[in-house]
Amino acid sequence: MRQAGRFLPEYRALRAQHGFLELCKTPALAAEVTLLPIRRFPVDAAILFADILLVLEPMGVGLEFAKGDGPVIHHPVRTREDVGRLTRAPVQMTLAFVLETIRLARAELGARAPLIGFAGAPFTLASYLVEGRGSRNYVHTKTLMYGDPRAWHALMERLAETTVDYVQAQIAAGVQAVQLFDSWVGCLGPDDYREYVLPHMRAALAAIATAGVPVIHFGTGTSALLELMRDAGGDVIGLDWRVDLAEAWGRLGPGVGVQGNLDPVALFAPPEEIRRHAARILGRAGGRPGHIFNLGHGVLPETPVEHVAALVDAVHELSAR
Ligand code: 1CP
Repeated sequence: MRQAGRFLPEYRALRAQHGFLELCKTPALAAEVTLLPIRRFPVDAAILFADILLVLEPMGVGLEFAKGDGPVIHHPVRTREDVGRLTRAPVQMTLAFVLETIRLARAELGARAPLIGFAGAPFTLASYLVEGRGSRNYVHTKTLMYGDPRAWHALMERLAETTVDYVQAQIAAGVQAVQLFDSWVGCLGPDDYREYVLPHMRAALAAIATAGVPVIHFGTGTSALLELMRDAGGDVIGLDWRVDLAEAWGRLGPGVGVQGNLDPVALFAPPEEIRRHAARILGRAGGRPGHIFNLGHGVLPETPVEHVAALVDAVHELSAR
């Protein structure tokens, strides 16, 4: 997750010359950024350089990555009429630049490492569409959800369809696994997840499963939702650092894999302490097949690069034993 992010000096150098959307929309540059972490660290997979919000721009809502402000949607979707106004066009056309990035990155990667594609899950995409930006309490999102459930479900259906088309197009272009980011779904309690999110995730994940590539279903703050997320689908469930990996895997059962779950802020600790954290997580996984070591969320921009290198080495060393 966010391997390139803003923590690599090579990435920051590119960003000094190009806007974020410009980087995403220029396949040669986006493929280059995808490969940056692979060139620096002996990691086992590359993640496509793109953003979950790119699918929203062709819907006509005015997406901008404002300086220092994070993403902004200039025309948020708050009513039934707003949902009806979302424009529709084939992702093969509107997101052709992502598909070309995938082809370029795959050609460069060869047999060195597989490429992971990704998309936003409907709830997390809806939260940006409705709020217009990142949020703390999701007041507008939940107001629409509770106040006009039909409009909410229409919006979620539309986002689920787009997500499926987009992920299938990424797979056709060459990604070898996909991750669905439901980063902010942890703001919901289990009853609301069951009613307002689960049916859409189940439909989307079932459609994606037919393509036959592994699917990682990721969220944060989801310790109360893990069984429901597993029921929605995915081969692997993403865990953040707020849960004990062994306990969470026990709840999920042996039928699914897990990904996680180092606290991204643990990378600010001295290397010996990072190693101890990694050892503890690997101990909880206990060598069972189906564990993908990862952070519980993205690499933070201020993370010391040498600490990431120390983590990658520690994980390889400790899991080879
Ligand atoms: O290596 C990589 O960088 C991977 C590519 C990647 C991925 C997987 C980026 C690049 N973004 C994402 C996913 C993404 N984007 C998610 C889901 C993952 C997560 O939970 O972190 C979300 C929620 C976003 C939305 C987003 N994009 C935000 C806002 C987060 C929030 O708090 O609301 C921001 C700041 C971005 C911009 C962005 N995306 C990616 C990068 C490198 C950046 C920084 C842009 C810059 O250089 O200024």
